[in-house]
Amino acid sequence: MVLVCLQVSLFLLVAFSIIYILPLYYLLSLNENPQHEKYTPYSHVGVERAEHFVNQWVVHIDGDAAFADQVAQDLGFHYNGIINGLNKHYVFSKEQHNPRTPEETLTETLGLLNHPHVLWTQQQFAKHLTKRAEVQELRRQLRAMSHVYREETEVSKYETLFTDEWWPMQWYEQDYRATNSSKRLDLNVVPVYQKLNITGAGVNLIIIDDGIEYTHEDIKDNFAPELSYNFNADKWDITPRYEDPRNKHGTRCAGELVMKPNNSKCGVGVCYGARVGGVKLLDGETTDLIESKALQFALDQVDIYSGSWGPPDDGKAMDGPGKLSEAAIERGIKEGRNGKGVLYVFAAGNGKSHGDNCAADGYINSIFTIAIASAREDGESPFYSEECTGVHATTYSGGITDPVKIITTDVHDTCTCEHSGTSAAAPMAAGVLALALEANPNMTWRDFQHALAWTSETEPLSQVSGWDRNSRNLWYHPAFGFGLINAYKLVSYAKNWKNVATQRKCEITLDVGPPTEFTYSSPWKRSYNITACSGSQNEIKYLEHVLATVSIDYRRRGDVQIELTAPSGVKSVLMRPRPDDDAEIGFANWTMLTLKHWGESPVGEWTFEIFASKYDILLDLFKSGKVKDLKLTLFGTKEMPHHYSTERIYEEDIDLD
Ligand SMILES: *[C@@H]1O[C@H](CO)[C@@H](O)[C@H](O)[C@H]1NC(C)=O
Ligand SMILES: *[C@@H]1O[C@H](CO)[C@@H](O)[C@H](O)[C@H]1NC(C)=O
Ligand SMILES: *[C@@H]1O[C@H](CO)[C@@H](O)[C@H](O)[C@H]1NC(C)=O
Ligand SMILES: *[C@@H]1O[C@H](CO)[C@@H](O)[C@H](O)[C@H]1NC(C)=O
Ligand SMILES: *[C@@H]1O[C@H](CO)[C@@H](O)[C@H](O)[C@H]1NC(C)=O
Ligand SMILES: *[C@@H]1O[C@H](CO)[C@@H](O)[C@H](O)[C@H]1NC(C)=O
Ligand SMILES: [Ca+2]
Ligand SMILES: [Ca+2]
Ligand SMILES: [Ca+2]
Repeated sequence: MVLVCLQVSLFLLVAFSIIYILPLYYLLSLNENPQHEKYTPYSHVGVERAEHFVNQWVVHIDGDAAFADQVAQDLGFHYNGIINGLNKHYVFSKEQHNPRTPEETLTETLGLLNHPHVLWTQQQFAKHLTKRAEVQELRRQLRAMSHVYREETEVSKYETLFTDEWWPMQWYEQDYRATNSSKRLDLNVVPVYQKLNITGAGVNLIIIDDGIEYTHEDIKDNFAPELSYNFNADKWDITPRYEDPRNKHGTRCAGELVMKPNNSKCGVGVCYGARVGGVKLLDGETTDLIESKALQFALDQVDIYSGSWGPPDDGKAMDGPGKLSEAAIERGIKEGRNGKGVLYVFAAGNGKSHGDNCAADGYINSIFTIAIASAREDGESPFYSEECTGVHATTYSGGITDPVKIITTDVHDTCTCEHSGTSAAAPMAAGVLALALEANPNMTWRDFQHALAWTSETEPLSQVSGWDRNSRNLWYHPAFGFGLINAYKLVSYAKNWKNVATQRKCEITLDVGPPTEFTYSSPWKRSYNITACSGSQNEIKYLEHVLATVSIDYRRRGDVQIELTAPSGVKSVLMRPRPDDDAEIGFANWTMLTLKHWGESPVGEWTFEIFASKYDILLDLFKSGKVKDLKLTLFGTKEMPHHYSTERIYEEDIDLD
């Protein structure tokens, strides 16, 4: 009897919580944003992981600097100056305010917004950006794989080309093929030096990271002080802060580019004729404002910025650059390299073993950045290298032949063979792009993206399943993008490159219809016939980037899968499930990139499919999935790019001399 009673009351309790408490909890947790017409919530910019808020507001004011100064005084703020490159945005700090607060100081934000001439404001917060570091776990897993790949009989034909002690260990730049073997197992960079006499001369690169040991024997001759600044301490000196042993990342990335040849020390940089500077950003407090300064530092001199960092690769974060950083990148594209656009090269991310996917990283989803993934020396995708349809191309990185990974400089004037991850892959790609840039400085930021799509190779990576060929005959894989970078091929094409026509942009807001829920058992599927702005000046016939912007409610964000099928029938999986992402806030105007349709025609039927990848009784019962907004932004040209007049050639044409 007692048992029955207990069972009944237990049942009632469970029923009660399902019927009342859960929906109530659901409603309550939906929206905590203050009601103010001008208030913009922090959305997908990492505020959930903010370390603290700082005493600094960026304020967009309808007026000049003198006027902004007056507004600041009237409202009890200090005026701290105007922001470069962003129209009428000013920096304020509050008189007598804590330098750090755990939460946003809403009273001050709303006070500013109440002013009739304030159009927008946000309090700055310390962002949690992480280096794509050689995490301990990564090392452990690499050690566990003791399998030796290369046969002892295989010899490099370039081994004696440079006298540097560590050069023979730069396996990714040697050519080990015996005459019969067909798979290229290096980046094909030496022929660029030997046959084309190109080493990156005249090209300026900036490593945005934790500083550079610029006194290092193998770096100092190519170090560019005018391309360097320490934003963490607001001074010039970018020497790594040695107290923290993690501050070797930037020095390692810089060495990959410019290690001096034939000085016996360490190895040889990919673009050893180029110059490199360092912007220190990742050794201290970083706000959107500081980051935006880093991303446009020395803009009148720089050609390429390389960043091996981003939101945490924990499989939970879904963040991108804030408003100011985004504006900085756009300025770099519009004004950099005399209007041809600087190149922003970013590491795709090291979170694959945490279930992370680079579609959740706004730095990767930007059309302006070139995302680089890694391949192992046996042509497999390493356990850390993230996948998404925003990956552009691949370079070799941490191989399986422990302990030799990527050879580069290390702090305290030493060398290392331990550099790894997509951290190592991105600077290597930046170095190869520097070679192409020396070959043809007339190319725009989009020309370089085209050239990578047109020359990267699939053959060395072909054993990995999942390659798709689009209707422009370009192969694409979300782990590798358009394939492994082939330096000689890229530079050779660059030398004869014809600029692609002006970029057009066609924005299409899709009608999602009356709200219909999706669940595990019933996916949301809609097709749209699209003319791609035909008849208008934005008409696109040859696609480049495709962006999908979605607002989706789902109580467990990591379960949602989003797919987009183009008129060609080629399908992009824009977002894959991320098991550790249990955020309840869903997607708020989150933008994802796909490069898979590059070169295709956009005209015809596009289909979205959105569904939960996992059955969850409660989520299914409460029909928590809802598609609220959907937008497609197409980029490309009306005119056919010149290089499309012949078919893309894949490497059967191996040049063995
Ligand atoms: C490096 O030294 C080798 C052998 O002495 C020589 O053939 C080569 O041209 C040198 N390369 C450079 C870039 O100085
Ligand atoms: C190359 O091919 C020839 C003929 O097929 C064969 O005799 C030779 O052993 C091969 N060499 C290597 C290194 O595989
Ligand atoms: C190679 O290029 C350098 C400058 O980048 C130039 O000084 C040198 O003469 C060139 N060598 C040859 C053989 O063309
Ligand atoms: C770059 O453009 C200039 C002027 O249009 C032209 O003279 C030069 O030949 C071009 N260089 C290359 C490598 O295309
Ligand atoms: C798109 O157009 C094709 C051809 O006219 C038609 O068969 C198809 O039903 C249309 N699709 C949608 C979603 O309207
Ligand atoms: C997404 O952005 C559009 C335009 O900026 C806006 O109209 C819409 O309300 C936003 N949706 C959500 C859910 O924030
Ligand atoms: Ca050296
Ligand atoms: Ca990531
Ligand atoms: Ca990108």
